[in-house]
Amino acid sequence: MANNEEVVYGADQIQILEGLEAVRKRPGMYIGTTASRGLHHLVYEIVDNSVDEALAGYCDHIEVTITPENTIIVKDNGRGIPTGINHKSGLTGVEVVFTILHAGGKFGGGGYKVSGGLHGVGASVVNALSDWLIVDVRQNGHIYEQKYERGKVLCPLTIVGDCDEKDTGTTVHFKPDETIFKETTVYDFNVLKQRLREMAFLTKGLQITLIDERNVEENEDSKPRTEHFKYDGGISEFVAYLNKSKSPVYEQIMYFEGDRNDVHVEVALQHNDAFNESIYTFVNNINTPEGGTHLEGFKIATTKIFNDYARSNKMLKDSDENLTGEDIREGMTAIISVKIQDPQFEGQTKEKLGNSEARSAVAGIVSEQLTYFLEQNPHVGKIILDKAILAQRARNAARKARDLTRRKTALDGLGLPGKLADCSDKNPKNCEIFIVEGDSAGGSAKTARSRATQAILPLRGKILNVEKASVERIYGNAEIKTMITAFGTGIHEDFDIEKLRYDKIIIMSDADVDGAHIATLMLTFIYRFMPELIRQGHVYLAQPPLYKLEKNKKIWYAYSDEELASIINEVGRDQNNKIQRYKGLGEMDPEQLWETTMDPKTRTLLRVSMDTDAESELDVTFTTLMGDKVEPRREFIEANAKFVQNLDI
Ligand code: TTJ
Repeated sequence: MANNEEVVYGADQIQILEGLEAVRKRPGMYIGTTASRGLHHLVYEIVDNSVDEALAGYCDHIEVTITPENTIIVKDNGRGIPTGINHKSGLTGVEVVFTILHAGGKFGGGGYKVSGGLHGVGASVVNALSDWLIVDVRQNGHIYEQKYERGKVLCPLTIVGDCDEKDTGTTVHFKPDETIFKETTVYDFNVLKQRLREMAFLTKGLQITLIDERNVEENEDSKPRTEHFKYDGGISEFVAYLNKSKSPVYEQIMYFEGDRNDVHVEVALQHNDAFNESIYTFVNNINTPEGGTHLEGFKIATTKIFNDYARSNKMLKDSDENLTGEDIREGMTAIISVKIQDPQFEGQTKEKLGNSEARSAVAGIVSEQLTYFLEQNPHVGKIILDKAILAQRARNAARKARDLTRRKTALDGLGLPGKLADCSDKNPKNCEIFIVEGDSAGGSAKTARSRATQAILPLRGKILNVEKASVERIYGNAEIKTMITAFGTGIHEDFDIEKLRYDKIIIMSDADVDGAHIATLMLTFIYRFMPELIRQGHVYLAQPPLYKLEKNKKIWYAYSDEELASIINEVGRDQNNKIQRYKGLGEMDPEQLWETTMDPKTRTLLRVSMDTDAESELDVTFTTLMGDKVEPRREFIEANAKFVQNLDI
């Protein structure tokens, strides 16, 4: 029995302590960041172990609980981490898992591993970064327990009770160390919810439950907020979910699955009547925002098979040019999920799959099964090809407008739009551009700005909702062309971050519902055309004040109702308090606008970020908010009233 065995602390143990100490010294090297994202990664890191057990076929339920103290409990019904002694190390399996730093972290040298934490760093890193961690394993009718503090073993694995022999599984309870996670140790229910839902989609049949035990008294039913995710249809249901606020152009969701060259491939897809493609790719359940070989294989296969099908069914004549991949993928929603033994990650952020066997595996399976699907479902084939041929025509028509836009960007400076009041500094790193709604606010901003580094681009009227418009209309739209030209980067496949003319793109709109709507339209445009700008943190929302309070010639600005209340508290509730409620930016004179909203020394900016741990969710958010369907939008706004007001994506 594990708890009777004596553990002699020797060189190995010292190495273990040094290993975990290294994690505590440089946590960023292991989990990327100690900000909110890293805090949430701890949960995924633990849950990944249970998902592995589910993939092995021994676990079908994982429960994640956020306790009132912001600690996390992850419980599964798998076989339980081995409690016996591992002969190589002389330690119990449990102790190995929680104290030995597994090679294979981002900087561990060995690349990523499939099992033992799909992110590759494993449970020992979570242990090292936790104030305390307790693991309970239900196995052989016993409950085994071990406790740790900041990665250090407190006691040997000990039997603390008994349970039904059939009751097996692992429970891990941990408290993130606030001396490491200095920014925040508060978990965001929605962040966990999105990623856990994604994990459930990617592992068909697995039930994941998320429970929030905090602030229970504030809930309508006074019960912990609870979400259940279980998708027997797996990624097919994922596609249905992504398309729920869109309008699919045929009913079936294609699903292809198979193994080739030791790569397990799953693909699901369906077209909707929109113009953009929404394709999300995963390797071992981790999303790969930069794509890679699996995505390449998918593109090669779909482009070839649809063209072959179009020609053999005479939808393309011999003299017609081939459809491009983009034509075929217009309005396509797809999930590509591969599982692979030794994934190699490349690219700027190490989020791009490099294994060439994944390319041929995906291409092979999709070619074979898509050909068969089209033979069986010719009416679906016809709908997709009709749409793709329309896209081809639109593309040819749009090319002229686009070439114009492209040529303008190439002129660099000379072709800049007339409405733009550019800055004089030529180093983009120092520069920022304010996108301002309305001519009067634009005028104030032009007067107020610091000419050297701040550019002002006033936009007239509401900007086009790109979520609803055709490619031709989008490229024909003056405001959109103006922005593309001013930013300098180009869009879509032409996008080049090196050509970005401003380090900060600042959306400045009124602090009211209309202003929020305009900001959302702007963000939709940037998200669909140049998402990299958001991903790399170049997009900001200005925060104009809501109130001005004047007393004895002194002035205070309040950015929220709460702040106004606290200022009134401070200065006293006097007769001569003059409180002005700003209805729009236009009401401020240039000095006020500068002081409150534009001056880098005093202003507050909200940086727009996206959660790349659950990136597909943002797609749903935008189509739900900006798409045609009223009902899903109403539901979303009701469920996220605060989010919509704050626009804090
Ligand atoms: C490994 O192979 C033998 C039987 O048990 C397998 C195993 O380790 N299963 C397992 C591990 N199930 N669940 C876990 C696990 C769960 C949590 C919450 C945390 C960790 C680190 C592992």
